[in-house]
Formats: sequence, C-alpha cells, structure tokens
Amino acid sequence: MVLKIHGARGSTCTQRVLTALYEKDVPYELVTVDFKVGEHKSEKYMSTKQPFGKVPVLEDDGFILFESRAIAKYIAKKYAGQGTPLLPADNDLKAYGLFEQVRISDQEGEEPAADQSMSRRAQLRSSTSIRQHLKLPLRRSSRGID
Ligand SMILES: N[C@@H](CCC(=O)N[C@@H](CS)C(=O)NCC(=O)O)C(=O)O
Repeated sequence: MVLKIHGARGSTCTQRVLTALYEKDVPYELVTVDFKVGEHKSEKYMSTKQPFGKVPVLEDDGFILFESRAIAKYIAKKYAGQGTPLLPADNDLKAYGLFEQVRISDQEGEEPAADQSMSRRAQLRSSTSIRQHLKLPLRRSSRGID
C-alpha cells in the first residue's frame, strides 16, 4: 500500500517529508489537509491523525506518525537500501556526530547554518530538482537558477 502523507504543499514541515521521500525514490500520495476550512483543527483529524492539529502526518498501512523529523528518519530507515543515503552508517562515529550537530542546529532554529553544513556534506539531489518536485518556484541566484 502506498504511503500517505497528510499535509499541505505550502507547509515547510510537509516539504521536509516530501523531500525525504523524493531523495529515497518512494512513491506516495499527498492527502491535502484543507487549512482554509480548519480541517487540521477538526475533532476527527486531531483524534485520528495529529493531537496538536498540525501537519504533516505519515500513514503507513495503518501506522500513524507525526513530527516531520521523525517521519523523515522513519523513511530514511525503512528505505535505507534505495535512493540517497540520508543517515550516517552505525559504525561511523564522526558522521553520526556531524549528523546530530546539523539535526540539533536545525531544531534550535539555526537553519541557515544547518543548511550550509548539510549542503557541504550530503550528496543530496540538486535544489532545482527538489524544488520542481515540491512544485516550488525556482530561485534565481548569481549562478543562474538555483
Ligand atoms: N514540529 C512539528 C511542527 C508541525 C507544524 O508546526 N506544522 C505547521 C505547518 S509547517 C502547521 O501544521 N501549522 C498549523 C497550526 O499550527 O495550526 C513538525 O515538524 O512536524
């Protein structure tokens, strides 16, 4: 059964999860949660998907998981054998330390620093292809479209 992501295209937390799915070549269905009508705050949504009324939520064959970073890690582990490696190898202590450094900087709101050190170290796909996948406008930089 295809993974479902309950989320919204404009939500950066949803984009984090969709980016992980893209990097791991995992097919998925995006189930749009309608913020305009307050669907994320409905009793049904909060009792069955996300108790705090937020997106995204992963639904994997009946298993429900929220918190975008937890979902991204779940995807990275479940699909470890395909796509871009997103987690450090268990026996690589330095890679583990650097991974935690970026993860915690991101969590503490140091996103620009975290982004910079991620792009230096990770072999992620180009930001253009990720932005196209997320249906985001392409950015112009001094190097051209980025
Ligand atoms: N820590 C959560 C944050 C989730 C979150 O704040 N989601 C936003 C969209 S990016 C949301 O649902 N906002 C609606 C609201 O707070 O009412 C995660 O990473 O999943």
